Amino acid sequence: MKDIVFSGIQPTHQLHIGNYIGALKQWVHIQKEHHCNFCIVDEHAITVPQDPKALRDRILTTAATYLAVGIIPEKTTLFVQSEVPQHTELGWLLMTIAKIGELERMTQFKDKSRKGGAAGAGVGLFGYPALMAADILIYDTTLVPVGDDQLQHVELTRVLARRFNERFGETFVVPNPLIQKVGARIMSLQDPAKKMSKSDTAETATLFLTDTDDSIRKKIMRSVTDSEALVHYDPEKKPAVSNLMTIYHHMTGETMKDIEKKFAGKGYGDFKKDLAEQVIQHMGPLRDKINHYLTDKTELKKILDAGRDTALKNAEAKMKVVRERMGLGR
Ligand code: ATP
Ligand code: LTN
Repeated sequence: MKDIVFSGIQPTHQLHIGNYIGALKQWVHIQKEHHCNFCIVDEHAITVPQDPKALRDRILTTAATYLAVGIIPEKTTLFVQSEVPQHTELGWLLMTIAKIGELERMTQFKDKSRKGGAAGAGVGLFGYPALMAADILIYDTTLVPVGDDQLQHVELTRVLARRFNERFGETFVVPNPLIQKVGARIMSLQDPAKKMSKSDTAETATLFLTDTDDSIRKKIMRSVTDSEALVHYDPEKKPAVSNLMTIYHHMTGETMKDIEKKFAGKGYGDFKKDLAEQVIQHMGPLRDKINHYLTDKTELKKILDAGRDTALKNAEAKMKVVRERMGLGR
């Protein structure tokens, strides 16, 4: 049976190789077999302050990136969250059944509100998971492919779907997360204890999909390793080297054992040099395709218009049922 898939990325910065390996690469694969909705979640992005002009630009860059990695618009519904207002409507309705204690436990909220403390954090940041649940539940989604940092949010989505169904009658499908085994969490090139992030302030920590060849080389050559000079996969004992090997595996398809054999007796310098070339070979064409879609935006806009129309139709059909079940309107 075909799954209904939903996933989204926030247009907060340029996308990085963690987003590619953890999320996008899976999406490209899944779209062949299942019905997919891939969304640019701009309303999630504004839970932390954004410059409006930069946000608009990045929405299109993110869409161009989806297409460049191989999302096929004829097979998937590709759209911008804010163009389908039923998402925020359902987000509000779900907030009325979500509990403060549940939202307080979300690690993303804890991380992002750490600086100013929970009391100073935005209410939008706090309610973020309810909007994410709405994104997912409104399309009767069965499968949600994400990186493992999002697992907790998908679990909360399941709780909210069940609670709604108990209170108001069978309405929502309870979705399953889909998280891949290797590469669900690509770590910072500078600190293997931290996930690679778009918003990392360390200059060489994140490999962006739009980085130049030189910048890719520089970042990889400067990445941290350990003092053992042994290319061996052991995420517990050798987190930095294992992270680089994970990237290598996703670029080449070679297994960890293959990679270990290839670099047996060689130092980290050789390994990093080869890794940089593999990343350039795989990511270089992607960068050119992103630029292609951005040079003439007509095609991009047409694709997003079509995606919006399909999403609007499906979302409104579901909302009619939801409003009725909850006794809203007249
Ligand atoms: P930020 O860097 O601002 O925290 P982000 O990089 O987590 O944002 P999102 O838009 O939140 O970006 O994530 C998009 C998708 O990419 C999600 O499915 C997320 O799980 C995945 N993802 C993000 N970072 C990584 C990573 N380092 N490794 C693997 N997957 C990742
Ligand atoms: N919270 C996610 C982005 C996101 C999402 C979704 C992912 C918003 N809505 C629905 C999957 C399904 C993130 O920060 N990566």
